[in-house]
Amino acid sequence: MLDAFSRSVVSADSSTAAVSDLQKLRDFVSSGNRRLDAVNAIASNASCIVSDAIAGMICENQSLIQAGGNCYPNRRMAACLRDGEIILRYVTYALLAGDASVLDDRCLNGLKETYAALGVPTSSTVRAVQIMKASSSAHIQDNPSEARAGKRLRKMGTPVVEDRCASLVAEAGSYFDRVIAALS
Ligand SMILES: CCC1=C(C)/C(=C/C2=NC(=C\c3[nH]c(/C=C4\NC(=O)[C@H](C)[C@H]4CC)c(C)c3CCC(=O)O)/C(CCC(=O)O)=C2C)NC1=O
Repeated sequence: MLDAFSRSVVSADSSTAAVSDLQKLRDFVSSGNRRLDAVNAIASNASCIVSDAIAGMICENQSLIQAGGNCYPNRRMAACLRDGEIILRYVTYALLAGDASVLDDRCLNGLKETYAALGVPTSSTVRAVQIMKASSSAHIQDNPSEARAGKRLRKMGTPVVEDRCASLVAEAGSYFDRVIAALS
């Protein structure tokens, strides 16, 4: 598993060069508190993000919870919710490290094959991941939709910067896209 620092050492070493991309690491450090807030915004709302995404996926395709569907019976429903939590957890690890390797190596490696063997529909999983991506972005921006959240609306109250952490939203989005690409 690599992070932003070990990644730059490994890539320098692979060309027998001195570490050179120090400006990138300097930016990584100076925006570190924003990154921690972004990770916290996802982690503290994880159960809501996951249950909302799986519920949305099922609303759009109710055959999943009927006989023969892959979220039926409850044992499979529980496995699906658990998988949603696992995926979201590894996305937060990658966002914290500033590097996708932990997500690739420990979560995505072989997942498509496992799902194929178990008959888990990857298109539905992709839909759930898309919803988790959308709500995680809203939480990082601390701008969850009042229309969607209703009484459960929860804001982190972090200081809002002008760009609403656009680069961290994009980076987190790229990790969700990686999950989608690995399953597609
Ligand atoms: C560390 C990384 C890691 C991952 C990612 C992981 C996934 C994983 N998901 C599994 C099952 C499963 N995963 C699902 C998931 C779903 N079914 C649906 O219809 C939805 C589309 C979807 C939820 C979004 C289901 C239903 C099962 C049980 C399948 C079965 O036993 O028939 C299994 C088989 C073993 C088990 O049931 O526990 C694994 C290994 N395990 C790991 O250790």
